[in-house]
Amino acid sequence: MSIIIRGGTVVNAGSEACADVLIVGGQIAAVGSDLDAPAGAREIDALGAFVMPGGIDPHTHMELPFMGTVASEDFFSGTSAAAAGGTTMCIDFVIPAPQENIVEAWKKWREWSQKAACDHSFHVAITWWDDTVSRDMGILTQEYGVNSFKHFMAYKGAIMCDDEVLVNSFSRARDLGAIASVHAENGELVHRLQQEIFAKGITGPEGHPLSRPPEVEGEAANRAIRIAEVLGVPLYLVHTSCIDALEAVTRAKLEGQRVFAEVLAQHLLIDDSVYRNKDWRFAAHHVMSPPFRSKEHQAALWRGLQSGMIQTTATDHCCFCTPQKEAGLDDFRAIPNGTNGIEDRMSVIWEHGVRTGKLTPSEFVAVTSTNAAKIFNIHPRKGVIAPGADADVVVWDPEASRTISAKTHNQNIDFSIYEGMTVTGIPALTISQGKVVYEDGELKTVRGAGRYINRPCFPGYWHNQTLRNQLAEPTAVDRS
Ligand code: URQ
Ligand code: ZN
Ligand code: ZN
Repeated sequence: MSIIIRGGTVVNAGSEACADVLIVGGQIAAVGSDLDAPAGAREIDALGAFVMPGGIDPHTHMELPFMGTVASEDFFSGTSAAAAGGTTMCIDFVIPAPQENIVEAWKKWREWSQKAACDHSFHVAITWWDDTVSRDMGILTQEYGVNSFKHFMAYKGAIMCDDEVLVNSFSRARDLGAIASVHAENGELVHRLQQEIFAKGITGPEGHPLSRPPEVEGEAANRAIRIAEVLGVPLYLVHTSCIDALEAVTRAKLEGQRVFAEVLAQHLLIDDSVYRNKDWRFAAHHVMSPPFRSKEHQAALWRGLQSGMIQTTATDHCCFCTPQKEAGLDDFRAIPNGTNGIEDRMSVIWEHGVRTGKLTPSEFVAVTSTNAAKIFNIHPRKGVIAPGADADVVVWDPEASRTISAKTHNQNIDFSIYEGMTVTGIPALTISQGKVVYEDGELKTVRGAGRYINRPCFPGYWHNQTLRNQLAEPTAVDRS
């Protein structure tokens, strides 16, 4: 099937131009003026609209088994909701239990993701260490298209990594030409603060942010950055939520270290007053880690995005319905951590970023799609409107509005952290692999149509030493 998109403004990370886009099969065939289209091609009038690369959400957790339950959004409903919001690819996480074989875990997650409606890939979490993990990291990079390994520095007693695992895994990732990523919170401090706060009789969701102050994230972010610097491995910080972590990233980047940072759309827009809401359900639905922060952190995160110190936006889409959240009715430590967001990311960033002048449309494309494609080594297959790229395209209507609500969203959760927010700038039409998957408010996704996208490891130069420790090859002293 061919599609010709006429009259739109094509927006890429570095350009905006009025042009037609011709899609043949699953790929973009041509971009230019007054393009000829094959007989029978569907013609889409994009006059007044932006034609952009489909969004890439580099951080999701569909149907994640976590904290005694399973996230309510599965790979089909989640990738469908993504398409409704203009996102055509997500990078999810294989999270092996400690002692679980990491290749077997990848196969388990791939079984689950067979139902996906749109393209997806997996980061693989390293939650324990022995020689088999090292061996299997090699198998995953060489045979399963994995080039990124995640490390949870929080969640003590579950999936938390200590420094020994970090050092072993970061070194192995470097030697494989892969990238390391971290959830940066000091899990020992969180655990101690949780006990102390609970012992004071604070059992509600207001205890959650008290047990995870910005300093706890700043320490872990800096520790991970320093370990990566000494070992010479590129580092990606997921959900950078506060000034303390952003400062650690900024220092490292200004010294030439290859560090990338991600911000969640919700951390840019929602502050920690949500935890003091009288409605337990409302407050509990905002329990996620790192927690929502006080307002000055949001302003700093926007500056981080505008300055390029933060490169990507994500959602950490990890849904738990109210009955699931109620596991922590009497103990905030038992509230499953996670929120929705995959359907709303692009619109809320357009509304609060582009329409306020913080970001240009090109910068919007960079932080919602292109940068993630480049960092995870799938550009220019993904993240660009150019001949040869996958035909993942969103026709974006900058004048159309919608009011976000759990009553009308496509996400499989009975709550929305953006409930009642009106956004102007929404997808008129989303195309995945050259097929229309969302149009004028109607989902047209097909269960199982999504592909697993292999992500090759990086060329050697990506793993250079940083400027500071670019030492000549150390040699032994000749004491003969
Ligand atoms: O920590 C994560 O990224 C997962 C477990 C989702 N939950 C969350 O609170 N961020
Ligand atoms: Zn996390
Ligand atoms: Zn996550």
